[in-house]
Amino acid sequence: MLRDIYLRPLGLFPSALHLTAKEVWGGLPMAGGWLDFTALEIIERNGAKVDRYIAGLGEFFERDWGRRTLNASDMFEALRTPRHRLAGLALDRPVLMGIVNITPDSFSDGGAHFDAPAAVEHGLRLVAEGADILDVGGESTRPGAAAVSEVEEIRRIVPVVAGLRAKTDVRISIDTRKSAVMREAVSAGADLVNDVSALMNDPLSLETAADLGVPVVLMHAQGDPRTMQQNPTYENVLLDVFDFLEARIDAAVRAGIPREHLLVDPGIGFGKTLQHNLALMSGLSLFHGLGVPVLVGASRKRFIGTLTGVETAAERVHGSVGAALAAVAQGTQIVRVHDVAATKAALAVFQASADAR
Ligand code: HH2
Repeated sequence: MLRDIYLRPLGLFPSALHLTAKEVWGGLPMAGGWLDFTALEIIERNGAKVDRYIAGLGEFFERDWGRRTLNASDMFEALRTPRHRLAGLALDRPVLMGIVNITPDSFSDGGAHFDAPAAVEHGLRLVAEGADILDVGGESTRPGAAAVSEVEEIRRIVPVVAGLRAKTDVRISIDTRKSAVMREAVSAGADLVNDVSALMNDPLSLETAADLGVPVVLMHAQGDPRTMQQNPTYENVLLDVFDFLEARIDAAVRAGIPREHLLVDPGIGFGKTLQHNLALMSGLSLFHGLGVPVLVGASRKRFIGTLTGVETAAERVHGSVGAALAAVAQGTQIVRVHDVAATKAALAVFQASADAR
């Protein structure tokens, strides 16, 4: 049954308030992270019709909201519950995922590190710059990209995952839509799976991921990379993406993947117009109601080029850093970025400024 009530945490403040205030009224830590929420947007959906109410937490508790509070009590609990560690990484601070593409045609860095030694060297440079996770991918999923065979994808990624595993303890994730690639990557040393099709592209992916026993990123996409930008349509992009991710969490749990192993990602740029991307970016805190960590990959994407007038993807660093900060300001636990050093520096200042007392 589809959800008719959603809760989006609002009024987000650095949790350091707890440490300075004698008593805190009306704020609760969000997902055990660095922000407290002090208000809620109560979103009521009836088909295409959406009503919104905003209530401070006091108002939310004191007033009789009837079925609204009842129907959303699972989301409220999900907002409050601290997140599990991810492959040993604590998620009470923003985590940086650096991108290692071994593809000739990625939109932002295609061909730059296409051979294995160059890709390993690039990954190690990102670690030196402060990446907590390296996301290794052998197939471009940019709009219009051609599919890559399983054999070719394995040939590209295995030496890079193995090469990185031999040289660093950093977490390695494998960005793939194919179960055979997941398997080979994990046996070469990968710690998590990042699937832009939310384990739907390959019929064996759900059981493979369950069998491998590693954490999995479930990302929303509308359509296939080849055609996804042609005419993306949603009734309400934020709520439709939420419903999709909720259904994929259920499917993954039914297939035997523990909830503690799941992460969600709204899939910026995957079957989305500029307005869709911005609606997702501005509504990101909603996804904490799914009860699992949230990952956002906005780095160097087209919507940043559109907003900043920067045509060349590799030059979209300033706009990309802005997007990463916007995501972290809504409690996003993991940001997937090309420009690790720049994002790390911006986050250091952003967090220190929020935490100081
Ligand atoms: N974006 C891309 C690839 N994988 N994975 C997640 N979880 N989230 C994302 O937003 C995401 C992703 C596309 O970016 P990139 O890897 O830079 O380009 P390409 O697909 O052309 O290799």
